[in-house]
Amino acid sequence: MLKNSDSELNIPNHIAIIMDGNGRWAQRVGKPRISGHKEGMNNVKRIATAASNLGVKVLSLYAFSTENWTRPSAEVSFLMKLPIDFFDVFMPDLIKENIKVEVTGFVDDLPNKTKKTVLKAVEDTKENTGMILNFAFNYGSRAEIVNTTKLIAQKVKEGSIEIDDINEDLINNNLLTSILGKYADPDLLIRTSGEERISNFMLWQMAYTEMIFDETYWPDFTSENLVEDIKIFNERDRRFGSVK
Ligand code: V07
Repeated sequence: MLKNSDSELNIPNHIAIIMDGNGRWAQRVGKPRISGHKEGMNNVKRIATAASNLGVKVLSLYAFSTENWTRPSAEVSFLMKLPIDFFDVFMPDLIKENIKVEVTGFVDDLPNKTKKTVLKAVEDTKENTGMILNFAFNYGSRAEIVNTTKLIAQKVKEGSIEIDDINEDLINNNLLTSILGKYADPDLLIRTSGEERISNFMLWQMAYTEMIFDETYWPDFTSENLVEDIKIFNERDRRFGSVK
């Protein structure tokens, strides 16, 4: 539950979460990896609701990376069905919470049914004015930067821009995260389950992101954990390369 005192917190505009530890959570309770993924999916709804109530503007969740295709094929098939299950169960809640769904990733490479489902969710929530729930789905930051580079090279070749027009704004505008506008860069990254890596997630966007590596496995990560991590974020001294 959220407390009254939470209203005194400085809430990060954009929180990004690497939802790790689902397999280990399942192993710990003697269940197959897949049941960890299922419990992890239910937790997406709980944490999205909590973040929305706290006043977060963008919540990005790293759900599937461009490298995850090398996992066992049964697991990949299962993961590709999760967005379908997720919206089947939770779309009414997302509408009720005024949450707008976005997807950053290579959507065209997804299985057809999965692709259709996620595009429909984006379409069905496009008028919502509350928090953006951004799924980084079939996302990889190096692949994103390669894609951006090609888009920009093409524009130079066509003559619509000059080489000297290439600057940070132009790159931002050609990244997959450009749909997040002024909130494209996360203020806070949380990775659950104690691993301390960023694993090809938003490399460009995280130049000045505060990072917290929370020991909790994702299925166990509660709104209390989220508030605790925001309190730690509040104690950090963000300087963006400058001095006070
Ligand atoms: C996945 C549950 C969360 C923990 C991480 C592993 C398993 C929700 C989605 C999802 C993705 C796109 C979308 C809507 C929902 C999801 C995958 C895995 C691949 F538009 N949970 N979840 N996708 N897990």
